[in-house]
Amino acid sequence: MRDNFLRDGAPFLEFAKNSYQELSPDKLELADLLIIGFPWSGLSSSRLGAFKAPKSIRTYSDLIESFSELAEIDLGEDPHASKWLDLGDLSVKLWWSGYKLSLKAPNLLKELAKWAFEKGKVLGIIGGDHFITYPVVKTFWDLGVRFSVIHLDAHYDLHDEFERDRFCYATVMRRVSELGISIYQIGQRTRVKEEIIFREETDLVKDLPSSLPPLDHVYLSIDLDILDPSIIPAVTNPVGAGWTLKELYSFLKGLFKGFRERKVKLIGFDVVELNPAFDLDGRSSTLASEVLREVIGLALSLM
Ligand SMILES: [Mn+2]
Repeated sequence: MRDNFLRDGAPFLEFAKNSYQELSPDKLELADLLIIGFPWSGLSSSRLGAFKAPKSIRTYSDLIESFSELAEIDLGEDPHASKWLDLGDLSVKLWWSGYKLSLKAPNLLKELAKWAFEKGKVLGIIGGDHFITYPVVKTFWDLGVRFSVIHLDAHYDLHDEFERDRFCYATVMRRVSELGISIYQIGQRTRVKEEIIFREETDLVKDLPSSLPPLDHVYLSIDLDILDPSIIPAVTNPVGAGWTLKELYSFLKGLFKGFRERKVKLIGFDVVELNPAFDLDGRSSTLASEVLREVIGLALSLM
């Protein structure tokens, strides 16, 4: 299976002790969470580079400890280390415009989503620009899985079209809502008129209320630009007056506590929009790796 979809030489998260390199059916069966990189950037942005994020996050994961501070578990030590796997990257072809994403192993996402849902496990994606949420979420939806999306972002991503592209990072949540999926948004602090109008016209896109709404299954999408650019400058579209890392961590801790108490099932998550082309000192990749570690820890703590 490996040769069909892994890019040659894709590294693994340093604290993933059970990387795909050593994968056996037993390990797959034992895992509660699979991580996969989705190295995609659409070309509607002039700041190309998010496709390099999975590799950069994995490289800089070498600088951080494997202990998740929020979940209080060590992701690099058993029993937790055996509970998750980093499979490496999807093999992605870039096309000029439109939703012309091409995967070397097109059925792989479907197989992974099916595996995750049927076995009650979690699929974690490292983006890529934010567009990658669409093919992932659509794959789950097409399998008949019904869920809501919780969307952390400085942007609403509700443009109908951006730079003549209907399928890109700026339109992604509009396309997701058109599938019939409810979206709960938090962290937004920049907008255009068409997004305001769209939000007024649809029942499917709302602010995330301070008390968790009744939810069954959830997909969590984290755009790193929810954080202030002084903390994580290397994102494709930085927006000022953002969250601190402490605010993000405190939010995530509360959110997952709510999931646990209300028995909400997390089907998958993504961490997107790191742009290593602008990461001059490695700071942003290091922090992205930390955020990913915490989400992995929290996801495992639900199992
Ligand atoms: Mn954003």
